[in-house]
Amino acid sequence: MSKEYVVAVVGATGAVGSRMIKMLEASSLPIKQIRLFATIRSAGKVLLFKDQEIIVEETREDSFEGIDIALFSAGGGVSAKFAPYAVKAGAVVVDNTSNFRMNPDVPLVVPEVNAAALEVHNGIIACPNCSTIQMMVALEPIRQQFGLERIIVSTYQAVSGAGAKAIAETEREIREVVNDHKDPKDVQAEILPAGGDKKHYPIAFNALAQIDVFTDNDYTYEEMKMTNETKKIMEDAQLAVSATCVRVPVILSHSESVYIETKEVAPISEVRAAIAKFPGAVLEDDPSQQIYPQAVNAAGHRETFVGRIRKDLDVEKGIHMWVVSDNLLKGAAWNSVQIAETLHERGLVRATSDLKFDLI
Ligand code: NAP
Ligand code: 3JM
Repeated sequence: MSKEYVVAVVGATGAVGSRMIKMLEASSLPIKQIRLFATIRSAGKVLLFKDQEIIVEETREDSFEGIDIALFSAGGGVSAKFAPYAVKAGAVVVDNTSNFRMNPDVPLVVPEVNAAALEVHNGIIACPNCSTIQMMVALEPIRQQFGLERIIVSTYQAVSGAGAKAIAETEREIREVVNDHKDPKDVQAEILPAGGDKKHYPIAFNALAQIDVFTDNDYTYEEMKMTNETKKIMEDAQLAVSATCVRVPVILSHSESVYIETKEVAPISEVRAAIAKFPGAVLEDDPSQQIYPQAVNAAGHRETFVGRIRKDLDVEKGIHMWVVSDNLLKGAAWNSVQIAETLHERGLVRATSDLKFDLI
């Protein structure tokens, strides 16, 4: 009989962690036992896994004995602190935070695009940023057939990407404007655009051109994640990638306006056909019938939806498209569980003897 795994979710009470539990319930992964971790504040809370009551535990350095696969989604600092202990205890970690993504010892994986990168791992595999993942699913079929020179992307990102508290903040602000007739400028914001930044702005009836904090080059970290992660996943340091990341008052699903320049001329009919047959991608593109991807339709689905594919009016190798996916599923929980499934299918769930990560 094939091995059955003890699987842990760190950050189990969060927006992503709750979806990880759902994705694991539906997964083909043979699961012997599930362990759920969060902070001491949540310890003792009961969550359901397939109707079974599981008690949430506090995350500690010595929590990981006997665990085969640990899915981390509790923030970069939590992964930095605990993921190396999980690896030391013999687990394979799938990390959903940005902490290890650019580490050369860590594969950064979207299974439909670069599952082969899993073959050489050192105990930690990183799940890319939500905005990067869906763009990779849409662009890999085009890259394979026509090559890619440049990507310019503008995102329209859902508030659930900033966690459970950001969803609550958005809903409260909308209620205050609609029910109490407050001017959107006057509602009190405490989290968005970035929990860790000095100023906070209302998101209700607004659009904020800031996701995560700013870096020294005036791009935000979210924008630089898209640039750097895309080059790593597509193994092309020369690929030009610039992003503008915008938060909009949508609860679920990120939408992206993506402009690309291909290496070879790419006829639109062939681009559509390549996307339609790529695993994980769904073509929704019929202007004559007003068919194109929408955030509300993508929510709750694992796929990435692609439409509005059209030639640039001036640049011969330029193409525009609209890419939409559930940011908490393919953008986080599903991509992580899919990585775990792929590790299992390829016989790569194994303890690592040479610990490459600092115990801090
Ligand atoms: P969230 O709703 O705020 O949930 C945070 C979770 O982390 C909760 O379960 C929380 O436990 C737990 N946690 C916080 N501090 C902890 C600590 N010191 N030790 C152990 N657990 C701790 O946030 P979320 O939206 O689920 O996102 C969680 C993380 O996932 C993010 O910080 C980010 O790094 C990553 N993420 C990645 C993507 C992606 O693009 N791949 C997308 C979204 C999020 P309590 O309930 O006990 O506080
Ligand atoms: C998405 O470390 C933190 O506080 C989490 C910040 C965060 C991240 C991140 O950098 O890991 C919030 C939402 C992400 C992400 O996926 O990059």
